[in-house]
Amino acid sequence: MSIYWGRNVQKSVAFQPSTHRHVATHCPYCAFQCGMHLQGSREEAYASGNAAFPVNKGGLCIKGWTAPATLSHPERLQTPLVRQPDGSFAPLSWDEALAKVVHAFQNTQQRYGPDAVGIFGGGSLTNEKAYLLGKFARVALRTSHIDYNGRFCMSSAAAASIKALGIDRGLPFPLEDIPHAEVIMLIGSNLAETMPPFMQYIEEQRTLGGHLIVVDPRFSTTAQAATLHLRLTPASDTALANGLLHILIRDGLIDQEYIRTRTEGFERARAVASTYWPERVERITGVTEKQLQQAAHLLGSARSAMMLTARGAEQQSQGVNNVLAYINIALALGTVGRPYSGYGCLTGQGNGQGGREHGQKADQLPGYRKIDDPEARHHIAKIWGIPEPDLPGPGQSAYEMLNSLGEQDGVHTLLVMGSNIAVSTPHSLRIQERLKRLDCLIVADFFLSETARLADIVLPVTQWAEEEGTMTNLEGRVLLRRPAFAPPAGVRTEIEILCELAHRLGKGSYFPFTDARQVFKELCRASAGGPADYSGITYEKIAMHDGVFWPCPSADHPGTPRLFQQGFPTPGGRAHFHAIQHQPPAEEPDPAFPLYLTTGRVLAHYQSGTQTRRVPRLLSMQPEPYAEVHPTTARQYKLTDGDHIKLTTRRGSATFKVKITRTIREDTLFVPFHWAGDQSVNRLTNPALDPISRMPEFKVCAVRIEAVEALEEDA
Ligand SMILES: Nc1nc2c(c(=O)[nH]1)N[C@H]1C(S)=C(S)[C@@H](COP(=O)(O)OP(=O)(O)OC[C@H]3O[C@@H](n4cnc5c(=O)[nH]c(N)nc54)[C@H](O)[C@@H]3O)O[C@H]1N2
Ligand SMILES: Nc1nc2c(c(=O)[nH]1)N[C@H]1C(S)=C(S)[C@@H](COP(=O)(O)OP(=O)(O)OC[C@H]3O[C@@H](n4cnc5c(=O)[nH]c(N)nc54)[C@H](O)[C@@H]3O)O[C@H]1N2
Ligand code: SF4
Ligand SMILES: [Mo]
Repeated sequence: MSIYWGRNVQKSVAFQPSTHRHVATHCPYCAFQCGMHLQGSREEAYASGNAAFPVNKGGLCIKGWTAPATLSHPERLQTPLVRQPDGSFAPLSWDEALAKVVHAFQNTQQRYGPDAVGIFGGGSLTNEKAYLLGKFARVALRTSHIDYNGRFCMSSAAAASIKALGIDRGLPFPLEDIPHAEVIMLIGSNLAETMPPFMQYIEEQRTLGGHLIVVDPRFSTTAQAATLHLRLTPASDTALANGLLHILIRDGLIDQEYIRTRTEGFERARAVASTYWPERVERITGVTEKQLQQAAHLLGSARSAMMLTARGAEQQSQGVNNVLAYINIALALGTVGRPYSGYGCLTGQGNGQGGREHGQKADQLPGYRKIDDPEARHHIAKIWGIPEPDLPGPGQSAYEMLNSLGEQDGVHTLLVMGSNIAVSTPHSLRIQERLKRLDCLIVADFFLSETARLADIVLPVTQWAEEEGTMTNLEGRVLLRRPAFAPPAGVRTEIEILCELAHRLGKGSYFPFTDARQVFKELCRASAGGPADYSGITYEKIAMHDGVFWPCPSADHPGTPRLFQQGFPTPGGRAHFHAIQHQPPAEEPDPAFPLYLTTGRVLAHYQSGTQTRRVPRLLSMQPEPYAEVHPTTARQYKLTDGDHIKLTTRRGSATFKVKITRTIREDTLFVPFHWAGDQSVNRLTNPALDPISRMPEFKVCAVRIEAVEALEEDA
């Protein structure tokens, strides 16, 4: 068992059980959605892995074990807050707080029109909340401006999957298939730290004789478990993928029969790949011809091969192209829809998958329908009981909406539910300025996040262990979140909040819900016939079967663990190759900013850190962010381990502790993004967007080491 995860390691938890009663629910954090038992009281809760749950099989990582510490945290918000003229917050009653929110919505809309009100949601919200938020935007506020943090997460892989395969469900196969893949290629994923219990599947695959190829500029914890590590130059994924396809074609390792019968567009992709001869690819990617050949031959000679991408390849201004280029390989090898094979995206947030299916995205309606599709509009308008023309059209994508806050034709009042945008957006100093220009910022959270600190009104909400609802994990398996404890007095669920706001806006009849189950029933009806069809799912069915895989179109349908076995949900039933040329990132190192900067995650912290920086055990594991620096680069800048350095890009500066390590390339620095203020790497990141997915380029920009502050105390 790895040091990063374990099964019911009781020594690792902060609290001991005070009763034997337990509730089976799921971890609040990542998309692995480990099954978890909660015991004790809210004040002394104790979490352990649920050994009977087939996904994590009892395993949890340190974030899961310690998650209960957030429930009774002293900084937990327990009353609505309003900003005073002197800038401080004052508590106020729910009645007053909701009246102020409604006043702000109405005032702004009267002045600037319906689209001047915006909503920013998140992939940590349950399906029910995400669905209700989308409906609230379109029906109660009639604004087109709703988007969410999933845009910053897997939107490039989602767009690529839809283009190439006709549908986006993170993994189109269950996790139980993974150990049986002869070769797995993990692209821009550091699973060992970002979903540690996933490693048990990889360990089993390795035990069965399988190979693991990791594509990452860093020799990450995950790369250290690989058979072969391709340490590419940041942002050279398309060149690498084309180079691999080149060798596969050259050496006769592709599946001609599959290409002929199940795909289209191969000839154009082949023509492009033919120009990516190995020497050229070595020049662009830094991966040697020998390693390219090794990787291509491992993939090409396996009976089953999986290619899995995560944020490394996706969070780039070429993110969609990168994924399409990797999918080309999966198709050329004839893997997609075959046993223990195919392409998948490793979704990140707890409900990153479900959160992208039910309408909190600017261009989307429930059931993964498109908002500009007349048939979809007609169906949803009917379910919602509104005239179709009253349904707004597509709004702006996340970064674009945030970047135009306060502008004449931008959003003037914003409701944020489930995201800490002040920390997690690229070019965050600019977005913080934009947030300050708003007429009114309303934030629903259970802690005073950095975004909530900028708010005019803060609404305190329930947490994971206090609420019911469904979450859809990275496999497309719909799960049940169960309440274990009563919430503190003074907090409300988002369902109560949204329904009450709708009522006060005169739209109460469209929001007759008193609990999540009622919302889920409408969500299921709304999703019927759409790509993500939940209509045959019930809470009881989920409980009975350890989750149900969508699509599940009828009560007697068992759900669909594996997609693409018969065909592809594209108009012609075939998968599509795409001819993709390598293009450089939006910003490359130059004499003024000579190094690449890449960003990502560490084991102990989650996202913007609102939750995990408040868990003492996690904070002591990783109290502050660091910049990984290669020893050669460190010598050049006369850096010693533990120094503090100021890093500067064209957008700003921030200060980090130096961590000298050979796992990073000489030309690259890596910094995790879980901290705020002067320790926030998003002060530095580049908001260049992918033209299709509108994903920002979190994974690469140009940086310089500005100053060494060896004696400075922690910021
Ligand atoms: N501990 C922890 N776990 C988490 C989260 C968390 O915050 N903390 N968040 C969850 C969420 S929302 C997500 S989205 C997932 C993310 O999970 P991952 O995608 O695994 O995490 P990251 O660390 O963002 O990025 C993965 C790797 O991409 C590499 N990379 C950087 N640039 C490139 C490049 O140009 N090409 C390639 N191929 N790779 C590159 C980085 O070196 C890094 O090791 O994790 C989930 N799990
Ligand atoms: N530099 C850099 N930046 C990145 C990334 C990167 O790799 N590098 N990754 C991006 C990715 S993949 C993601 S997913 C984003 C994530 O970044 P954020 O969107 O900021 O995600 P979280 O930190 O999870 O923020 C969730 C907030 O909502 C609160 N919250 C949690 N659950 C609920 C709930 O049920 N209801 C309500 N109302 N609030 C809740 C939490 O307390 C927290 O304050 O960051 C992106 N930013
Ligand atoms: S953070 Fe993810 S891997 Fe860790 S316990 Fe929670 S769900 Fe499991
Ligand atoms: Mo994410």
